[in-house]
Amino acid sequence: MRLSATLALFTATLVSHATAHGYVPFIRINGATIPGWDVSKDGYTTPQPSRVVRATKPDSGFIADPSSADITCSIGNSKLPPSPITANVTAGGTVTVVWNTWPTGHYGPILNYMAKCVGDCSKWKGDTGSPWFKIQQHTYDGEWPSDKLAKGGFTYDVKIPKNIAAGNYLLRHENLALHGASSVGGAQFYPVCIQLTVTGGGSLNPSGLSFPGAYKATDPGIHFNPYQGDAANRAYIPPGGSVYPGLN
Ligand SMILES: [Cu+2]
Repeated sequence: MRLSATLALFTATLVSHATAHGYVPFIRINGATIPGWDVSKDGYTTPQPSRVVRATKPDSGFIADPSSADITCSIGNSKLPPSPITANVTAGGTVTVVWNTWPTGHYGPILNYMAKCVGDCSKWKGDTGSPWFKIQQHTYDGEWPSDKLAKGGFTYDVKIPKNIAAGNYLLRHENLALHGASSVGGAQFYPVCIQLTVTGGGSLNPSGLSFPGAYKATDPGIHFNPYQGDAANRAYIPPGGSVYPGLN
C-alpha cells in the first residue's frame, strides 16, 4: 500500500511538473501590457495571431540539446516563421518579461541576449552567423534567479542597453534549469525571443555569439551540480560568457 501510495504521489508530481513549465503570455514596456505568446491559445487560433514574442510549439517544454536549432528562440520555433510585428522600446528602457508561471526548484540562472535583425525581424531567424551579444545575466547570490522568479510574481526586468544603435532586434531571454544538470544532457533550456524596435541609443553594434553555437552540453555552466551547497553555487559560471562591455 505504501509503495503504491508513493507511486501515485510520484506520478502526480510528474504530471503537475509537466504542466508547470512556464511561457511568456505578456511583456510590459513603459506601463503598457503587450501580448506575448500564449501557449495555451495562440497556436490553436486560426489565423494565428501576430505576437511580438516568437511562437513556441507545441508546448512550454524545454530544450535539452544546446546544439538544437530550437536553442535560438524556443521549442519548435526553428520550424516556424518569424512574427511580423515588433514592440517599441527606448534604448536604456526596460522590457518586463511576464511568465505565466515558474516552478521553484528549477535552480538556475537567467540570461539575456540581443541580436540586431538583418533587415526586418519578420524575415530573419537569428540562427546563422554570430549576431548575438549578452546584455544582462543573474546568477546565484544566495538564491537562484529561477527561484526569485517563481516567488516574485513571475516577472523579470530586462534593461535594454543605452548605447546600442537604434534598429530592430531580437531579445533572447532564457531560463536555464540545472536541477538535472549533474549529468551531461540534463540541463533544461527555456529561451524565448521578443521582437523589438529600439529607438534612441548610441553607436554600438555588438555581436559575436551564435545560437546554436554559443553553448555546449559540457560547458561548466551547463553540466553543473546545483546540490553542492552555497559556495559552489556562488562560484557558478554561466554559459555564453560575460556581458558585452560598454553597453550602458
Ligand atoms: Cu521542469
